[in-house]
Amino acid sequence: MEKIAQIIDHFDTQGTVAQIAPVGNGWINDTYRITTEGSTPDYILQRINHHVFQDVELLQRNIDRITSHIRKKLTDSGCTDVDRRVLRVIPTKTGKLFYFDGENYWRMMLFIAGSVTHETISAPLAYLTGKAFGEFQSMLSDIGENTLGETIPDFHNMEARLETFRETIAKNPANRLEKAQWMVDELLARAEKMCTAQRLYREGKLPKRVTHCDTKVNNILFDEEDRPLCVIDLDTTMPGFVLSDFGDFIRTSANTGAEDDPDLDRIDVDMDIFRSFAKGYIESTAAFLSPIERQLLPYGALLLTYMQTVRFLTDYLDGDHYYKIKHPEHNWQRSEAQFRLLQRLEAKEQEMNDYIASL
Ligand code: ADP
Ligand code: GN1
Ligand code: MG
Repeated sequence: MEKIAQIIDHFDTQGTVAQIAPVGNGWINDTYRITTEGSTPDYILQRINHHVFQDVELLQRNIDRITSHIRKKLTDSGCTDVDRRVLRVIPTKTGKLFYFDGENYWRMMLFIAGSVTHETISAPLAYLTGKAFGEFQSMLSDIGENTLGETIPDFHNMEARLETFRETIAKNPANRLEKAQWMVDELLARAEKMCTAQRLYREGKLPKRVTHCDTKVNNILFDEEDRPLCVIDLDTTMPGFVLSDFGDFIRTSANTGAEDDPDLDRIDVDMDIFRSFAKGYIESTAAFLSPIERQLLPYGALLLTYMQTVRFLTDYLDGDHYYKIKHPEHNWQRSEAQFRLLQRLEAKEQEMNDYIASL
């Protein structure tokens, strides 16, 4: 913690540090809450995973542009608690958007006072979350085409993910292919259908907009009465398909089991969560969502679950270099759990399509 105290010193903060505590359970960055004495604000300090986000300049410039764009909209609309409704980046004492200590990259944000996050979902919360992520996309829909860069190139590009998957299968660097072969076959059999979005984009039928690309419920801060305050975790907010955001929420929140559940029988799709999220999302995106984007939302749930299975399995076959693991077979366990979810979603695809059509 002494090291953290030294890092904090490089940022343009107010007050005296009282406490430093780790928060969250993300698999990519490390997050600390910095509490200060008395009435000065608290802060969030994050160590950026620069193996994942290799261009930290671009990453922080994106976040600055996203938050400035949203802040201006909120201010223009007469919002009175702007600093609770959008993240505020705290620059370093030399005015930079991050600090490099020679080994790690760090960034600081204002801690949003009186906020809570939820790790588990309910139908009312799913409705509000759908509205919040839809509003977030909506507020960024006019940010301008070349304003944001890709913080992770081809992040949600299924064709690119499959290319890496095939290369890893061919190399089999960790010698784990034999065990995983059955799942590899299952996934490759679905490859063509899962590249539909990329194909439609190439044909000019599906647009790219600004998408969050990590739409978990714990990436929204709520107030004490559970009203959504602010969308956080903006690292992957970049140009993409709206179905990515819809799909990733269903993948993470409508699952009745855990993302890495060792008991596959716990995994199924909670249709109440699906319906509530879809309702909120469609309400807040009505102004810009095209018929094809709307129609592809359930497909987005399948696609993002498929993509996550491919990503976990690729990391497993590669020898666990990307995701933090808790035990040697963790990525395999995650792959199995995601594949089971994919099968459950496939069984409910028609039901999901019918619901979207009914709205
Ligand atoms: P990760 O990439 O690890 O998911 P996040 O940016 O989502 O990192 O932060 C992890 C957790 O820290 C969040 O789920 C939330 O509980 C808390 N958090 C992050 N930023 C803020 C903030 N500005 N104010 C209050 N809490 C925050
Ligand atoms: C990572 O760190 P976290 O949990 O917010 C990942 C997501 C995956 C997710 C799987 C930059 O997100 O894409 O869907 O793990 N983020 C990155 O749980 O790869
Ligand atoms: Mg997060």
